[in-house]
Amino acid sequence: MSDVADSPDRPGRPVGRRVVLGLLGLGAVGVATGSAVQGWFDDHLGSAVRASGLGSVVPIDRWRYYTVTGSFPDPPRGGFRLRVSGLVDRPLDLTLDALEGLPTVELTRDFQCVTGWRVPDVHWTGVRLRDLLDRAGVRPEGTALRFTSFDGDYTESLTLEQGLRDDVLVAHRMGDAPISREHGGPVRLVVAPMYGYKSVKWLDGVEVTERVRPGYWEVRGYDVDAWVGRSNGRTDPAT
Ligand SMILES: Nc1nc2c(c(=O)[nH]1)N[C@H]1C(S)=C(S)[C@@H](COP(=O)(O)O)O[C@H]1N2
Ligand SMILES: [Mo]
Repeated sequence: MSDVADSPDRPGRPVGRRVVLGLLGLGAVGVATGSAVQGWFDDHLGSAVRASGLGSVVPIDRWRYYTVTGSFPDPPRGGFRLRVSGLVDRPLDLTLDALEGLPTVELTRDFQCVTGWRVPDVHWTGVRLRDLLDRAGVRPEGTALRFTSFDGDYTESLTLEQGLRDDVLVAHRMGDAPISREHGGPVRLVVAPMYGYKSVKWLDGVEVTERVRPGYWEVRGYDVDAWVGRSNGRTDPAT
């Protein structure tokens, strides 16, 4: 068990009160020792704990480092590039310097994973996705966006309308530092109104497409529209 989780949670069995209380013992060990047990505990039971009101004794308000590949990728050989492609008039191929040279915006929002942990008031600096799309010139047939990561596996999607919102950033700073490698640097997507799985780490591509192509977790059962509070993150009604 470690803080590097390969799955945000598993849909399925509801967690009974006895299980929650039983595991609270383990959670308490984790609190006392700072051990990885705590990470496992609240990754798996964060939402149950929050719902049960036990959140006050089990810290669930801290970051995890997620990566579906099991490791943190190195930037691609030849250097980092962000590409904006697909149904656009002027594809972009941006170095980090070029991206950082564009007008920046700042945004402070809670960051929430669908498994129940949440980090309050995270401060991001970056470029509005809308500005990049404006520069590239979205063609009339383009109605959706597909995002890729240089980890080689992770993908995400938004409708074009969602991607044009003010609170969707291509971020290069978090807090007052460049985004760390663990948190998806040099550049990550931040979709502030949606669950964390929308916020692609190690972002390297934005493609304008004709329709939404469900992303990594979405083909594994998570909601394509991941609004915090309006979606449970999953299509399975039992969870
Ligand atoms: N490339 C990539 N991006 C990703 C993930 C991932 O595994 N790989 N996990 C997602 C999930 S489920 C969450 S909650 C957030 C976690 O961000 P963090 O690892 O910076 O805490 O990243 C999202 N973006
Ligand atoms: Mo997540």
